[in-house]
Amino acid sequence: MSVKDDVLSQLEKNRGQHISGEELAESLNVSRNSVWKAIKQLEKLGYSIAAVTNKGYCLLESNEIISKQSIENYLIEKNVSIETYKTVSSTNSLMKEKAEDSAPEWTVIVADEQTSGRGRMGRSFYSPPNTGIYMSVLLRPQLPANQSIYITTCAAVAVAKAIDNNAGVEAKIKWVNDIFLGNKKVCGILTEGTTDIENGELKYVVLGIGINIFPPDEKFPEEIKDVATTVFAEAMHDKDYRSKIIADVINNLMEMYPELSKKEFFNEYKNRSFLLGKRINIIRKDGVEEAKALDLDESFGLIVEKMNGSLEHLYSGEVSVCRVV
Ligand code: BT5
Repeated sequence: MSVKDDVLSQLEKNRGQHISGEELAESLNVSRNSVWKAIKQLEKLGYSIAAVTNKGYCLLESNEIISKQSIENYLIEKNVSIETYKTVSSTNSLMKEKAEDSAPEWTVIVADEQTSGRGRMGRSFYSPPNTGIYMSVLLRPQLPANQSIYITTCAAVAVAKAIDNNAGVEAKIKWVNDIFLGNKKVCGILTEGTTDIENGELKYVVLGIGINIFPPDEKFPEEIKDVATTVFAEAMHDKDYRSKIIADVINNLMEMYPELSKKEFFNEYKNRSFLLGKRINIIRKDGVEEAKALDLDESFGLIVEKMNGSLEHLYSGEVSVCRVV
């Protein structure tokens, strides 16, 4: 790591508090002049750092730049390799290249903005700068490919808990990959991977998570303005919420991941269901069918009761809640 990165790490650890140039220089074993140069570099990158005679440097609480250092500050386990970017096309696309290039498990890519954020089935995910979280986690689970749904569902629980923990709300999970606040979508999850055809196990999984944290600087585009929402109703500058939520998602994932196939998160997933008990539309290639969402089976299949009274277990696909008129 460079002196700049080391200084940033120290400033992040002491966010909102002053730390003297002398102390920084001593702890990093560099000259005070190198510290001063590092501070200037960080300021150029957009960090707001207060410098007060006799007190030292202070990274202001209001800094919202997401960095490896700001995220690491809140991580419980440190064996995570974090890379942050200002703008990428898609964190999932970038991560797939790294996965093919033998990047290790728990490599995490985070971007401040995506120019081609992706959803499922060729849909796009609106990913404007400064206000959201766009992250991809590389996993190499020992799991049969037909259990890959456990990763998406586990991630949904990890995100919902992180949102609740930071915003004091009650995030719901809309089967299978969306997180809702109220009646609107606040997060989407896109799990992509490749299978080893020799043993039918997953070679790697790229877990992509997009969360709207604050309202976008420009309002949500027309086509999603009625369906999308944000964790916070307005920008909050008192804490580095985005870094904290990213770290909480990783912490929650790391807690559940080792026992993934035991599905210990099943009840939490079910208790947070946005759909159970509601009338829904099952959207199929050949049309829309109305049904009632009754329950989840133990493979996370959605059990629905159709209009003719018959039951069906859905394992993939699209459903929407019927409008109450
Ligand atoms: C998803 O797909 O919701 C998965 C989104 C995954 C995004 C992450 S960001 C990091 C990683 N890198 C990527 O390129 N992607 C992942 P789906 O269920 O297909 O939903 C897509 C639909 O959600 C769109 O057709 C819109 O209706 C709606 N939508 C688009 N952007 C949204 C946003 N920012 N907030 C809420 N809804 C949105």
